[in-house]
Amino acid sequence: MADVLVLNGPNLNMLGTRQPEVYGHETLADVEALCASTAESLGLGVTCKQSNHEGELVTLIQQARGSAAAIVINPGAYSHTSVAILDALNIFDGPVLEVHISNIHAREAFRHHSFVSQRATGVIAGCGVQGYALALSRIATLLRG
Ligand code: CA2
Repeated sequence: MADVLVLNGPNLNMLGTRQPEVYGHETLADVEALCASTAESLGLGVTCKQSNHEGELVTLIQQARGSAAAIVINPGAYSHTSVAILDALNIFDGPVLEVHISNIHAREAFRHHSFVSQRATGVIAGCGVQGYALALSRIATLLRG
């Protein structure tokens, strides 16, 4: 069974505690449960990780080369700043789906550009936490060939 790494970046451990008008009411635990149930229904395995640290995210992406067939990543604010995360994703061979809970294009100008999008196979923004399920569905399609 193909395994998918679902990686959440900085501050996403705070989901459900503040700014529900932007990020909804679901917690990170809810997101991870959604990913687990969606992956199971698609015949995929899933491993969920979250880190507030850029270097740790880079290490997790590097380690995924040996264990994951695809990556779903919400890089949080590092989307807009991190060449290091882009470089790590560039040495990963499988599909990369970038997810943003909010519609970054309808927000401040500094959120409109994502370094990760240059590498992403697809980008989902503004679909709330359902974006993670949509990303897994797309990965199942891509892995089926
Ligand atoms: O819309 C997204 O998913 C973002 O990746 C979320 C990031 C933001 O910097 C990106 O521009 C767009 C921020 C995540 C912070 O999440 C919080 C959730 C609840 C309370 C505080 C922060």
